Amino acid sequence: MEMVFRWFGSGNDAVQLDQIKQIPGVEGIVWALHDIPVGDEWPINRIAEVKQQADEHGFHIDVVESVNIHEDIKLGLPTRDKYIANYKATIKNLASVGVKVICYNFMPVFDWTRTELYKKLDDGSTAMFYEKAKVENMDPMELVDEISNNPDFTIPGWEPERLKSLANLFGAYQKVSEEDLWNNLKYFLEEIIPVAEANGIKMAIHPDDPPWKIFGLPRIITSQPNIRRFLQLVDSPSNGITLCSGSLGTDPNNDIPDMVHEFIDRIPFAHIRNLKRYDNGDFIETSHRTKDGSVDIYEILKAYYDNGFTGYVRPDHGRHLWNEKCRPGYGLYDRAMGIMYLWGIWDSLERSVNEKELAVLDKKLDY
Ligand code: CS2
Ligand code: MN
Repeated sequence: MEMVFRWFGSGNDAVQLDQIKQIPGVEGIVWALHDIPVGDEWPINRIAEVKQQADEHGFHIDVVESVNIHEDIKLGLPTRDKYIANYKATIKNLASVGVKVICYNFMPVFDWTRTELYKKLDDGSTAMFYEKAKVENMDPMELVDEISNNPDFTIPGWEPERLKSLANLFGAYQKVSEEDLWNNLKYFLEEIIPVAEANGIKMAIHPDDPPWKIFGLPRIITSQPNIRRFLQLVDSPSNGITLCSGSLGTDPNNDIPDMVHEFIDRIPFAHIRNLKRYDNGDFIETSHRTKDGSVDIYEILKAYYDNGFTGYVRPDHGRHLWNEKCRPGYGLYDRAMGIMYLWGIWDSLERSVNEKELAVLDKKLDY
C-alpha cells in the first residue's frame, strides 16, 4: 500500500505540509481545488500551483479528492452535457501533471452527514457524531446552518453558496427515483470513463455516507450488491471505487473485508477509519484502533495484504485531540496516530509472512 494524507490546501487547512512530512511513510497528498465552483473546469495554472507546493515537500499529487459532480448531472438535466464537458477537460488537465486517481461521489445535495461535528468523548477528545432519530425528524436547513456556517473553513459538499437554493434542489429531486439516479450515473460514466482511460486515470467513486437514504433523497453507493452493480455499469479498470471503511462501516450488514476480496482489482484508493455503532442506528467516529470501534481494521488490512494491494491508502476522519483547532474529522494528531496503527498492522503482516516462508525454507535445507 502507498500511504497518502488529505490536505485541503494552503490557507484552507490548519495542517501544514511540513507537519505532514513528519508522519512516517507518507508519500503523497490527497488534494483538490476547493474554491473552484462545482461544475467548472479546473484551470491548469491552479493545478500547477499545488504541484509546485507538493514538489517542494517531496510529495506526489497522484490522488485528487474530490472533483465534485454538478447537481444537474445527478439530476439528469439537459444542462448536464455542459458540465460533463468541463469534467472531461478537468480530467485531461489533471492527467497532464501526472494525477492517477480521481475520487468523487454521487450523493444528491449533501456529502457526509453528521448531527454533531465536535461531540465530546469520555477521554476529553471530540469526534463527529450521527444521531439517527435527529436526522429523521429534522429540517435539513437546520443541518445546513450547523455544518456550512463553520466559521473557520467551508466544508466540501456543504458550501453555503450552493446550498442557498436548498428548497429548489429538494424540489428538483422530488422527481428523481433511485433508478433515475442509476441511469444518470451510467450516462455520466459512459461519457467520462473513455476519457479517463485515454489519459491513464482511474476514477474512484466514494460510497455514500451514511449509506442510506436521508431527507428522502436517493442514495445508491451503499452496499456490496450496489457496488457490484456500479462496477458493471461500465466495465473498465478506469471505473473503480474508493473503498471507505468508515462510510460503509456504519451499516452492520456491510462486510468490508469481503468487499476488499471481491473488488480488489477495482480499488485504486482506500480510506480507512473506524467508528462505533449503537443499536439505535447512531454512530460516532473513533480512533483507528479495532478495539475502539465496530469496524475490524485489522481484518480489513489483512484482506488488502492477502490480495497484494498496491493502491493508495489514507487514514480517514479522526478525532480532534489536545484542543487542536481543525476541520471536523481532519485534525493532524489522530490521523497521524491512525497511520502508525495501519503501518503497525501492515509491517507485522509482512514480517509474519516472510518469517513463515523462511521457516519453510530452513526446514527444506535441513533435509
Ligand atoms: C469524507 C468525504 O469520508 C470521507 O472521506 O471526508 O468528504 C469524501 O471526501 C467525499 O465524499 C469524496 O467525494
Ligand atoms: Mn472516506
